[in-house]
Amino acid sequence: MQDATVAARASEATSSTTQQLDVAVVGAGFAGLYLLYRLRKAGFTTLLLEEAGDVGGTWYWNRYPGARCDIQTIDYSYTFDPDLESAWQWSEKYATQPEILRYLGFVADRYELRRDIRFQTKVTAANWDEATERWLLKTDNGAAISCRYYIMATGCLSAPKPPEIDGVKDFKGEVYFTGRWPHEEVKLAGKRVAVIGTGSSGIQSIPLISEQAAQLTVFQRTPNFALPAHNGPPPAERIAMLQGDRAGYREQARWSMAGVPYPQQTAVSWQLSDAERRERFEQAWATGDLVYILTQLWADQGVDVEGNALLAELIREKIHATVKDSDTAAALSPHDHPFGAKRPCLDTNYYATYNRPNVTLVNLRQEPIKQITASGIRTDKRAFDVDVIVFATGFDAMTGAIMAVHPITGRGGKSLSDVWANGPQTYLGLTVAGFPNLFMITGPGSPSVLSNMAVSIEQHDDWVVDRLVAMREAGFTTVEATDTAQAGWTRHMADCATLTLHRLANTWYTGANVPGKAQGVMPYTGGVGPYRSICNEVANGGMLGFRLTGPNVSEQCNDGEVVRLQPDVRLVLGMLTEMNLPPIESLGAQGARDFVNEFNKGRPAGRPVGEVGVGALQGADGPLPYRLYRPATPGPHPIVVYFHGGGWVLGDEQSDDPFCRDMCRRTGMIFVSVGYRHAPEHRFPAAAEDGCAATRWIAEHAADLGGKPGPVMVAGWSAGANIAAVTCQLARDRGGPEISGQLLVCPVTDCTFDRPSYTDNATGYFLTRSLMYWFWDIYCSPADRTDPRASPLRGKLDGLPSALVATCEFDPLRDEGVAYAEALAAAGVPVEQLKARGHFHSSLTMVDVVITGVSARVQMAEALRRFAGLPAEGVRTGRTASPQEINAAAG
Ligand code: N01
Repeated sequence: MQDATVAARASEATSSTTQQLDVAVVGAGFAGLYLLYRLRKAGFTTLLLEEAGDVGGTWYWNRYPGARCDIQTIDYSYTFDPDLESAWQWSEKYATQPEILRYLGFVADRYELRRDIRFQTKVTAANWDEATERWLLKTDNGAAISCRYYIMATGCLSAPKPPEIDGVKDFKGEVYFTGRWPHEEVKLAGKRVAVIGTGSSGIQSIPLISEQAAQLTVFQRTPNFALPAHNGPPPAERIAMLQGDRAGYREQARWSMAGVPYPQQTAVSWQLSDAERRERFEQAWATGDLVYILTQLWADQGVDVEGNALLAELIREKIHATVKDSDTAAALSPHDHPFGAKRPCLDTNYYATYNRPNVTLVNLRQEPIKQITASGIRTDKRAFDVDVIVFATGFDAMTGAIMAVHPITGRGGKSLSDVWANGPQTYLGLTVAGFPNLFMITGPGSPSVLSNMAVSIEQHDDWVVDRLVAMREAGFTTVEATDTAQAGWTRHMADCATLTLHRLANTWYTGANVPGKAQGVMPYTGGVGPYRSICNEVANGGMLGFRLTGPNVSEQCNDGEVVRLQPDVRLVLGMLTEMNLPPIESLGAQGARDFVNEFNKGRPAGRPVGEVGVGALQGADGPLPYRLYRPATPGPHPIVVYFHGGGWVLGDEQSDDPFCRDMCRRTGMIFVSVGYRHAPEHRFPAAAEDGCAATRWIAEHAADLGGKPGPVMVAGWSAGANIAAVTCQLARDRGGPEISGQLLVCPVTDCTFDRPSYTDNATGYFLTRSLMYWFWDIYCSPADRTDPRASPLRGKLDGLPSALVATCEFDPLRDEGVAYAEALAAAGVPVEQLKARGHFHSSLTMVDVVITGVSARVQMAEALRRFAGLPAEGVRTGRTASPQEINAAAG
């Protein structure tokens, strides 16, 4: 059935005055305007509905003094039309609200967008009509609308939050909300003004209000981090970069993490000295660029509490250096959230404003507001008489504008408010299962507010319009996310949220600013570039996770989850694919060793431990090198004998250095990494016998090594875990040494390749099936492989030490690890299984690269402490050293 026919039927079914459209869009801000432009160009009849009297969206409403963008204007612009880019010149690095509004008006004029916008129109209801498969919209102005597709371009911060303070109605003076500032001039000169709220809106407006008001009292609940904008003309060097290669510059932004073309920082905080960190910080402070300071100082600043704390402290120093009164400076200094976890602000003279004699800061943490009275504001300590109250108290962010504006009813009469009662659930932040043909631009679950909105908006709009065009060409008329896809996205969102520090602050990102709102990190924290590639994957994968229907075509549903890997694993594997490396097994043993050595040079340096020493121990057939990691805490410490990975062919006692450091720090134990002999020079059973001999030697020399005499533990990864498992069996059978526990990370336990994980994960996850064939061939003749010293799963398992067996979902070795754990349990050995979802063979040892592996390492450390008879509380769960330790190590 043609769309027009369906439309005609719908028209009959509804009022004759109902306006028939292909697409209705709500919101004439950045997102809605570009959508209209694209939809119209693609031949869809489109109407844009806008509550305001003109275009602008958030920039129409937020007219408070000082309102400006805080992404540099050259980046905060449309990029879809190079002619538009040259036709408009920004006057400042950060444009004022009037200039941005003029820009959006200029865009509307240039593409004649206003003729398809119905202004001063609020949608009052939106219902999915199953019979016609169209959305029926009621509005408070003009005809009702029947449309095939309904797109909410309503913005993330457009529903102001109620003040939640008693007595607002009693106040006899003037009341203003930053998010609904009047169009006419607000005269504050000579008045006593109160500002409640110190988010971006408060921080931008306070300095300007203080210049007009006779007296300004700022009521602050939570201090926020603010950085100087150093506004002025757009910086010449960035303009030159843009003009030098406009397409390249824009493309880099599109694939970056935050939507601004800055590279990924690789140096970690503990690699930099105090002086180096300070130098980087001072440069960032002088640059006046939010994205720069949020991303360019050191790689761990946004993902690690302690790396972040170093930066937060430097900012607090700046606050104290600027604000003369030390109590006020202390009150303005944030301590309750990591820098960046709450949206930091760019300011002009914010902190210096508190040096003015007419400005007072009231710390609501010490004296909460009790109520607003006829004459002003009363805290539980004092009363403040004022003439004007400015509420800079923020928004019901991300979901507010979508949910609260009007009821949205989807399939089966379900309302979006009910479906989202426990928090928003979306697929890609763009669609919701049960709500066919409904799209949200920058919805919860998209990078939106954690990115340069201009870049994210263009990506969302393009993706949606491109999909509608493709559907039209294929004859589909409905599109709806599946429950599986949505549940997968929710899980992926949660995985991403463990990567950053946003979950550690009570903010509008998490819904914590609105009493009673469901809590959880709402924006997508995985980055703009990764998000774009995921959206592309969905489209290229036959609209993965969507059900498509049409009157004359068969239903299409390529169901599934678009991301099953942990987000950082996905990035690592993506980078490895891009490197287009030759198969390791094609390099020969020496070539493979050289490659691994070279590869390891590129990884982040391991974190500081108390001491790293080297030495030689007695192996099965001569001396072997070892590397010892000692905790910074006073000894003697329990000892863990560690065997590195590398298929019995590659690696050495240094090759798992970051993992050994990390586990040493987390457990508070000595790790001795053994340089056992490798094949092909020394084939089976050299490595196994070295494992046993080394463990004996270490146990016998425990006191000399500074360790606790008595039982030791063994641990290993991959082939190293094979050696650790074998060592336990040999030690049991040969009368020692005594071993109190075994940590087996992705162990090789059996010589067969027929378990499903060998097929499921044969390629694509770095350790391939053919690489494992190669390792086995080099290490062990087929006749020897069933020897329990090669395949410990075939050995006798009773009487072995307690074990933790960690396996990764996307690892060929997964099932033999699980089989070993199950066999140990069946033999009566106390065993804990750790099944790492979304991880690959190297995940758990790639410390500081695969950050989502941290909870697994915490669990492993807890197990080792249990094996050693120590309390679990000693496990370090943080991802870094304390700043003091870092400073000590760096200095
Ligand atoms: O809102 P906010 P905003 N009693 O939620 C306080 C964007 N934006 O409008 O933190 C007392 O950040 C609240 O305290 P607390 C930007 O993304 C961009 O300032 O909840 N205080 C907080 O201090 C920004 O993040 C620009 O303890 C109360 C403040 O009010 C987002 O919009 C400019 C309170 C609210 O801060 C929102 O910023 C402006 C109460 N009952 C905005 N309720 C640019 O520069 C709330 N507060 C581009």
